[in-house]
Order: sequence, then structure tokens, then C-alpha cells
Amino acid sequence: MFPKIKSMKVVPVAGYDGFLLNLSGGHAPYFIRCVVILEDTAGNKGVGEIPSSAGILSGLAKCRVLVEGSPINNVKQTLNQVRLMLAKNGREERGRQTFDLRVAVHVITGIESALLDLYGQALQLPVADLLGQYGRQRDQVDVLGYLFLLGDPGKTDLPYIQAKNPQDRWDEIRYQEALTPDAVVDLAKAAYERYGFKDFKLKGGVLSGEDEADCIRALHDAFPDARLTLDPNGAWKLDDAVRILEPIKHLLSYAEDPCGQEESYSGRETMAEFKKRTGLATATNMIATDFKQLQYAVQLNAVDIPLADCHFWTMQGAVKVGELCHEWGMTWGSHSNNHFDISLAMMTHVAAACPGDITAIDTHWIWQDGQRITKAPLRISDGKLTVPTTPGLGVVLDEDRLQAAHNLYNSLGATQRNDSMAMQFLIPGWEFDPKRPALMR
Ligand code: GKR
Ligand code: MG
Repeated sequence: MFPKIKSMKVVPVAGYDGFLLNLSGGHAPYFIRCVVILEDTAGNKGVGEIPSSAGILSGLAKCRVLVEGSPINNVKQTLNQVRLMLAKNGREERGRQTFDLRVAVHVITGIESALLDLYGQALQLPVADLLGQYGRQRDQVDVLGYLFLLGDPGKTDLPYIQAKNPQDRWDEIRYQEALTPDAVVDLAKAAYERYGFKDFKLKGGVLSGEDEADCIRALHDAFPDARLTLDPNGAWKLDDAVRILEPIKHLLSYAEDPCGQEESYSGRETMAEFKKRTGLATATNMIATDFKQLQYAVQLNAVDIPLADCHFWTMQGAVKVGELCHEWGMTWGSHSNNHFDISLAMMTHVAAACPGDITAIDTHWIWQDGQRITKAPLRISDGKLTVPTTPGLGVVLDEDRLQAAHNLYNSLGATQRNDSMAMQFLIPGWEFDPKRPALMR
């Protein structure tokens, strides 16, 4: 007999962040997440981590009654009920921010992760071995170095942290202004020294496209063998995207969301035309974010690399995308937002279960490193994460750290991400515009 779920606890948490710039603006001094903790009648705990918002918290609260009391081997049936319950909220939009504003899919993933964690512990199998048709496909997962242009925290009166006892160059510079090609290369070198990345992604949508292309040129000079990509989150119009990237296309392995929805054309249509005109491969976390959109993206030949982040595809859904990519000659990858170490483990198990050649996954972890809520976070070394072999997700909550992160959340008076606030210090009255890079005002 399998144990049953005794309790479902939802803990919104916050951690510190730097002034990371992107099309949505600049990251606040903190990032906000939500941890789902299921305890079963055998006394085991299963965990999941997702973004947080008032909608997500109330979605989780509604589902508690469906989860508590369910046997832990009923994962799929429990999740089906959760899906049905959330479907009553109606259709949801991802929105045009850089981050995904949907509720249901995040709620499902938080519960799914915690259920799979418990089920894996009961079966004595790591989550990667439970996922998809094939289970674990690799023991290590390649990770890219995710670089950001950075605002100067000193220009705000917000409580951004500074490294007190920097242990290396990465600690020294990750909270300082970085707006030039040289500064971006410094970040890449410091990240390489600590984490051994072979590949890099630069978040764009901040400076002019030409200035961001110069950052790519500098990165290529410093790391000639690295696979590089630039991601302006669809900020550029199609013609601009072609003009900006054509001269550097030999330096890029793929272009991530170079353009998006524009006038009467959908993002899938503009991306298809971008691919035709430049011959560059494309990746997205914006225009193929569910199976219906993916179907149209494939029909139009708009995307080579769907970045199927488990947080908004579900863990099983993300692996299904990986399986389809493998069958259809596409390449699977994963997007990320700021996250703690439970998400790091979730993404690692998911990537481990995707068959064939996958692209190095995104993670924001390097910006959060040092702020754990589990006892021993996975480590990035030589540009790789090692897939846990212990049953379940392979993480153990650190209750003290979790409480501290919850206390920080309670002290904020904010329930979700807001990238506009910090921008007001750089440009008074700053407002999000999906077609204007953050500093081009
Ligand atoms: O963290 O600022 C950020 C990113 O811009 C994030 O919001 C995006 O969702 O990382 C993401 C991406 O690849 O688009
Ligand atoms: Mg992206």
C-alpha cells in the first residue's frame, strides 16, 4: 500500500537579486517564488518550486482539497483533477512580458513536482527515471552561462545586495553595473572561472540592437569556441532583427525570440520569415508555449529550439516536447526565470529525460548562487549539472533557510515580479513597451 498525502503546504518565498536588465525593465532587489510541500502518511516530503503571484497562490489553495488524502501513486489522476479544477478559471494569456503570466500551468507544475518527488521516493527511483517514455537519458546536463546587462544599483535607493566577502571575481562583479561589451566579457570570464561554461546566452532587449550585437562580437573574441545566443524577447521588428543579426549570424548558434508579434502578424509568422531571410536557427520561450502554439510554429517552420521550461510546460509536458523534438528533427532546450535550488533540481531531472541531442539549458542560478533553501543544492561544474541518483528529486529542504526566505517574502509587501519599479530610478515614468528596448527611451 502506498502512503497518502497528509498535508499540502504552500510557502511563498523571496530571495535577493541583482539589477538585471531586460525588456520588462530591471529586476527588483528580490525575486519571488513559491514552494509546494507535500507530506505523506509515511512522513516523507515532496517539493516543487514555481513562480508566485496572488493568482498562483489562490490556484494552489483551491487545489489543496484534491491533493490531500490522495494516494501518492495516483499522480496522474490527482493532476487530472487539478487540471479540471483550474480549467474553470477559463483561458489564460502568457502576455507579452518576458515572463509568463499564466496561473494554471504553474500551479499544476508545483503540485506535479512534489507528487513525483514523493512517488519517486516510494519507488526508490529518481524523478528523471519516471519521466517520459524513456526515463533518464543522461547523467549530466549541459548548462549555458546566462549573462545579463546590469543596471547600477547605486542609482536607486532600493536595497540591492552587494558581495560582502567576495569569494571570487564572479562575486565581485555580479551586482555592479555592466552595460558595455567589455563588462559583458568580464561577467562571462568570471562565470566561466566559477562554473566552467562552454556556451553563453546574453539577455538583450536593453540597449540598441547594434550595441548588443557588439557584445556578442566581444564574447566571440573572448570565447571563440562557445555557442552564443542573444535574446531580446521579441523586442525588435522583423526588419530590424534581420538588419541587426545578419552581420553577426556566423557568431550565433541560434537567435532567441529575435522578433515577435508585429502589426497584423503573429510572432510565429515573423519568426518564420526571420528564419527564411537569415537562415539562422531560432529558439523561443514566447511564441510556442503550449502544444497548440507549438503545432503552428512547426507548420510555419518558425522555431528550431522550443525552450520548454518545465515551470510553464509541466515536467511531463516539457519532456513530451523533448520527445517530439527528437522525433521531428528539432532541438529541445529549457528557458528559466530567477529561481531557488528546488527548481534547479526540477529542470535537471527534466533535461535528463529528454532524448537525443538537447541544447545547453538556461538557468538563472548563477545570479542566486549562495541563497539555498535545500541542504545541498546541485552544483554547476565544468558547465554541467550532475543528475541526482537519489530517489525522488534528490533535494532535502532546509527548514531554517525556507523560513528565512518566507520571512523575507512577508517583509516585502509584494506578491509578484515587478521589473518597472527599479527602472523609474534610471528613467522617470518608465513603462513597459514590448517593442522598445528597456534603455532606449
Ligand atoms: O529574467 O529578466 C529575465 C528574463 O528576461 C526572463 O524574464 C525571461 O523569461 O529568461 C527569460 C527568457 O529567456 O526570455
Ligand atoms: Mg528567452
